[in-house]
Amino acid sequence: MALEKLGKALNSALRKLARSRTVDEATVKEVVRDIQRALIQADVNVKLVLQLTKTIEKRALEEEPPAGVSKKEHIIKIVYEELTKFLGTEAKPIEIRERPTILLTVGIQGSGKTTSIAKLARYFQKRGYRVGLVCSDTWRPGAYHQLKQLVEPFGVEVFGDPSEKDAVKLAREGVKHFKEKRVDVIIVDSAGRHKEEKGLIEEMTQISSSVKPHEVILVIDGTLGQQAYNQALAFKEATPIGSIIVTKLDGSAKGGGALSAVAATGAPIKFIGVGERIDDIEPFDPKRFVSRLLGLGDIQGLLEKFEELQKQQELKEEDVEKFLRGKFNLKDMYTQLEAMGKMGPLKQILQMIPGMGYSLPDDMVKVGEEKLKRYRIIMDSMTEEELEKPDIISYSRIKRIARGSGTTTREVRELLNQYHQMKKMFKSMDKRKLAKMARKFNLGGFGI
Ligand SMILES: Nc1nc2c(ncn2[C@@H]2O[C@H](COP(=O)(O)OP(=O)(O)OP(=O)(O)O)[C@@H](O)[C@H]2O)c(=O)[nH]1
Ligand SMILES: [Mg+2]
Repeated sequence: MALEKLGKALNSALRKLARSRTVDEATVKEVVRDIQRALIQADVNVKLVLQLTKTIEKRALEEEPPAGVSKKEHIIKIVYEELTKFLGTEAKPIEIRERPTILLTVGIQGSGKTTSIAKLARYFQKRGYRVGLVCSDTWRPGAYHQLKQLVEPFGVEVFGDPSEKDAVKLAREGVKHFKEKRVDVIIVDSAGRHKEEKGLIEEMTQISSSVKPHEVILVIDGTLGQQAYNQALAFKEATPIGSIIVTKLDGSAKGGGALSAVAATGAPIKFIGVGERIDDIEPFDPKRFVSRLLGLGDIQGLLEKFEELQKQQELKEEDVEKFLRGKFNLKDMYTQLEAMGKMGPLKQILQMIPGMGYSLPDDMVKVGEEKLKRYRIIMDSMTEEELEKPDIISYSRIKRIARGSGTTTREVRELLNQYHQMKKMFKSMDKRKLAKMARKFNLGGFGI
């Protein structure tokens, strides 16, 4: 896995948060310090770390968690969001729009170009594309054979000529060859004869002008850590069609530094290399990457919860009106009870009106999870008519419902009592105040 050490350190910071009994300023500061330490150890630039953690701290201290979300969950979400933003937010895949799409890879010596090209070839092949590889590396002895060896087991063709000394000519001929063969993707491997970005960019410009690639991919060695910044920046400035692969993120202690440094230049990271084998390449998606890095298997669940809550909180005027008029049936009540715990529209309304004088008695609206489950079971044994018009539920029906649901008549009666009580309470509310409330929430046609 990529950045294992950083992941572990971040995960343990969040675990500490999860375990703490209270979440106060000191807790937040400690989590922030742990995150700082983890990032700095992964060679993330200190200035970037301070910026990031300052934002996390500020948000964690100032933002109120939305209703139904605990402070801890909220902080975890903030950490997740800010780290994701730190790495570019969006996934930007390589698009195969034109046939053939020509990709040129560049990168300094030993950065992992040839390996990454073989991986990409396999990646595209698995997705149904025909791929041709061009070796225009006239520098490294055995470059052609290295590439050939890597992709031979998969039947990917490599164009090259070990005796040819002109890289630009090789690239041009290779592209022509595969255009004739009508492949979908052509990837050109260039020589890594340079140790620094200046020479690299000159070479890129030369080959680019002859093969006219749709995209130039800079392969950056992840073990460089934050030093990757200068390379990525020079590259980004030199070509508008550039994207980046960061390699060797498996096992590199500095990978976090490399990824964040590249992201800081604004150049899109499209893939990451996470091992020496042909399949050890992953499309880079900051969101997925960060949630895996944080090792929170349930972060997806947490994010869904936030979305769910947001939806619920959009006031459902009709529902609320039904309640305020005391016109609701068992089904409506169940939905509301279920939502109460999560701050459903009704409770939200009642709480948003200071001085309304209507706070629902807690035991009436706060029905425990277990009890809700029992209610659900009981209601599943009711007919549609009974749910909509609970008044018709006679004693013989109660007996039938209890039998059908495997509960007791006492429990069925309890549910019905709850319903009648709630209804009575709403009906007895001061109609003047209700009208005021209705106006406040634009509940049109309220008519009281
Ligand atoms: N662990 C690990 N090793 C990698 C990864 N990518 C490349 N390597 C290794 O890095 C070394 C250099 O890789 P190459 O693909 O030959 O690099 P190159 O940029 O083509 O090198 P030159 O052509 O000489 O400039 C090889 O030993 C690869 O196995 C990676 O993601 N993880
Ligand atoms: Mg190479």
